[in-house]
Amino acid sequence: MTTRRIRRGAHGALSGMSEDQPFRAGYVAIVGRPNVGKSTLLNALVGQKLAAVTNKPQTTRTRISGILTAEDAQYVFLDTPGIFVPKYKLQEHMVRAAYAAAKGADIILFVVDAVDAPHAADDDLLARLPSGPVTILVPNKIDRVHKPLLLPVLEHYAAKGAFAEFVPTSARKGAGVDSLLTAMRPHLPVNPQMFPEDQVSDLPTRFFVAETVREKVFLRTRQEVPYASSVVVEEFVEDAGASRTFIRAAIYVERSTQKGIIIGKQGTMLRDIGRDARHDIEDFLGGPVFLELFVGVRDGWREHEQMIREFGYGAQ
Ligand SMILES: Nc1nc2c(ncn2[C@@H]2O[C@H](COP(=O)(O)OP(=O)(O)OP(=O)(O)O)[C@@H](O)[C@H]2O)c(=O)[nH]1
Ligand SMILES: [Mg+2]
Repeated sequence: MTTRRIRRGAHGALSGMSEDQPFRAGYVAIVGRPNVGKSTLLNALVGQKLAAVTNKPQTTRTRISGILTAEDAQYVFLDTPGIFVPKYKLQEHMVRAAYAAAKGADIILFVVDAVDAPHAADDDLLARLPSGPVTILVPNKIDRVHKPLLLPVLEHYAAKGAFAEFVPTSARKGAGVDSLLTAMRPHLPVNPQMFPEDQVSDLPTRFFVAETVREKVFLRTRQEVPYASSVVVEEFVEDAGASRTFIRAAIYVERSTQKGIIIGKQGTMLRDIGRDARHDIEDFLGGPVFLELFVGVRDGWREHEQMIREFGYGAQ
């Protein structure tokens, strides 16, 4: 796949510390159970909508990089699928991708939902994380928690002796995000810059386009349908003459009944998904887009190794 640089969003570069500080650069894996707000946190840290966010668990299926370059540091964030006990092949790949990102990182942001923390499942997961990287506890969604209730959560995790820092956040409201960047910086290795400063991800534009469409499918459908859906961008043509981008994407599901749901009565569902997605893709690309969607069936693809790979969820 070709790599294309993605425009930097509104989030400005962070101001530098003092001039004698060496430049630091490294990988930061964002890890935790499904639905705790990892992708929301990635978007907040990078200052741009990169990763799909929905209220449904298991939204993220692959490792998603987001790069933030400040004057004195470059953070390469890796959003990961939520870690849980997998039941089918696609889920096995998702969980494997999360552990692989954690293993290769300099820093792990261990994100927990502050509303139900401390949770036994988080403790189990923490015990399985690699011990090499510096680990930072991030209780997220603090906008939903009465402050004094956070103290016992922090005490619970402090007693584990596994964390270098504790930074509560509300990724949705942006609270604690700057403190988190400040807390991470000294734990990044001294390194030269790894990516050009205007590069926001090492993933191609097509990936983000497909994820945007998939996010809209997740938001508008229920039960098995979102989980049985995958999106492939079949055509992506920048027409300089017409100054718009032509995109043709396929939504694949596992059964013809699911195809019927995605298309909807007289095509209304597909039209709504297309309209929502086009709006976000135009924001992302910074120009008008013609988006054509169609729906295909790939029988039981979530259990088929080859199809999982074709959809981009294979080896990472
Ligand atoms: N109230 C509140 N909601 C949040 C916050 N951060 C995320 N959410 C919501 O939590 C839900 C899940 O957010 P995601 O960012 O998709 O969570 P995730 O951990 O990436 O989920 P998976 O990809 O499924 O593992 C969404 O409805 C978010 O809007 C927060 O700080 N406060
Ligand atoms: Mg996610």
